[in-house]
Amino acid sequence: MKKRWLALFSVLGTVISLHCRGQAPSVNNIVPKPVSYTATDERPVTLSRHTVILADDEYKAQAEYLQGLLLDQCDLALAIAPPDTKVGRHSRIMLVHDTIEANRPEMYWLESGGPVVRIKARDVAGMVHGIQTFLQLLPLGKVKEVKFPTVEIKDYPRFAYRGMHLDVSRHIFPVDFLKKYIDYLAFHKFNNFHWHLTDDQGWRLEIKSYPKLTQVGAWRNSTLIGHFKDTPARYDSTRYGGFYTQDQVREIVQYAAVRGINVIPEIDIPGHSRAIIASYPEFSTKPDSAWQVANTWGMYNRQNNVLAPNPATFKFLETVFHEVADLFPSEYIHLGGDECSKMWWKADPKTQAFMKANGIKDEKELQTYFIKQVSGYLAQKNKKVIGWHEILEGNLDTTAVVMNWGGAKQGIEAAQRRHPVIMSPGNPLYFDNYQSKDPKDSLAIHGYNPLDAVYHFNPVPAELQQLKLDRYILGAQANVWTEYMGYPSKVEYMVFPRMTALSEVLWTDPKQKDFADFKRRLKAAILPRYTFWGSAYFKDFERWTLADK
Ligand code: TNX
Repeated sequence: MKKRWLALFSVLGTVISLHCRGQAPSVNNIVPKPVSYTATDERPVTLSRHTVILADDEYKAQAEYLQGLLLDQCDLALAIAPPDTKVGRHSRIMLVHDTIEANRPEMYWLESGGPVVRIKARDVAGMVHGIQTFLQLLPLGKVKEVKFPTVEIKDYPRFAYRGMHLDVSRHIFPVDFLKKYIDYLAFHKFNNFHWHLTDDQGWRLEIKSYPKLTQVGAWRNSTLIGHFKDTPARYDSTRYGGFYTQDQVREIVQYAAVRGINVIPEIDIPGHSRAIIASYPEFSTKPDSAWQVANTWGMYNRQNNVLAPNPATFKFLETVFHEVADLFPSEYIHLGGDECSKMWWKADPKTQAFMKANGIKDEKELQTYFIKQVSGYLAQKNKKVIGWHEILEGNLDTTAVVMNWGGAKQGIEAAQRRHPVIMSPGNPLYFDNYQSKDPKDSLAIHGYNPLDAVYHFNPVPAELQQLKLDRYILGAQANVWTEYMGYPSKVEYMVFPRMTALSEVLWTDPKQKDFADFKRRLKAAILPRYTFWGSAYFKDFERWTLADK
């Protein structure tokens, strides 16, 4: 009798503990792969609701961030306390400000054993990366208790700039989704969110000095349906738009900062400016026209969308960029500069007269003139500029960072001219391109950038290595143009899992990369994450590779 009871208890006990005591995932599954790690089962740390987070002053906000994530992921509600708090026999997670062992930017150490999990970092970003790795080593789902493995992880990124871009002009997304997107970036150890805020199809940022930008410029009367090459073109005849208030911007910038992410705003000039001239026709080459915010895509050389060089325009640019500089703590502001058609300037007598009066020899130089003016306004606010590679059509001072969306060629040229470069080539880093060749795949702009193309991308072209100019490559970024992404889950479908692959390109030493092992980790650890987040993703990534013609 006694024996049978015991047996029953032990069966029940196993069932209960299997249910409540989580199994920690393997250290071999971390994405992006860390620089070095060891794990043993020797002195696992028992984490439960009694565990306390002890945070140095520098990391109070990250302690709260970790607290929220632990609650979401494991349903563990932990207390936070100052670093010297006595916690008795309870285990603790220590967030330590350390500048000696964590001896480079964004580096962290994650060590555990006995009663302590310790994350050491010299800066907020490093602490956030340590937190992400820690969470990847915890079960996804409710636990009462978990045995956290004994680990020693030392980790830091390969590149200083690791970015994801999002176009909110072609389609706008709710603040909550932007936060989710920033959470995705933080999980993947990116450190820059490039926020493409303005374009021909809508101006999305409240500017106090020029209210019509959002009263008029944030709204279009109709949007193209289907692909822009379809004939005949079809439109939905529905008013579409919206914008972010300056309060919302501050909220997002702050949200990102806690997660170690810098927000780089882009105000795209002097092309891609239809929303500006719809609001203020006096800044266009045809002030008497009734301009409308664009309702189709791809304006380059097809429709007039450029700013006219006149005193009112430059005053406008100075005021707007000063407001933007005050709103964003980022050291860099992106001023666009891409796809600026020259034909409207050629055709406009007033523009030609301005060029003559100012000794500007051609329209390429006029474009550079705009970039230089704005760089000057931003310099007054101690900001540096980033522009798309077309800003190199003229001569700029070498503090300007070139974001190269062309092939390796433009990146090499920029580095040869001693500009820092962020690689963002359409192939393979435009995530608005297709990731399959399945004719039934969801509509995308064109191209084919499957997962393996992203994973195998090397931001440093071999030629630059030979020229010993590789130090000019700051890193890379994927761009998410949203002409064909009308809602959040479409964005998720386009970025996952390619963004996960890019995170490893940017973080992990190429010698440690291995596509088969990446796919194993993706399936074991990251797809369940997407599901846990409730995020859409492209599922057929194993079927579609570069080998498919
Ligand atoms: C080119 S690349 C653009 C965007 C479009 C994108 C579509 C660049 C700086 N400009 O305006 O959305 O192609 O792929």
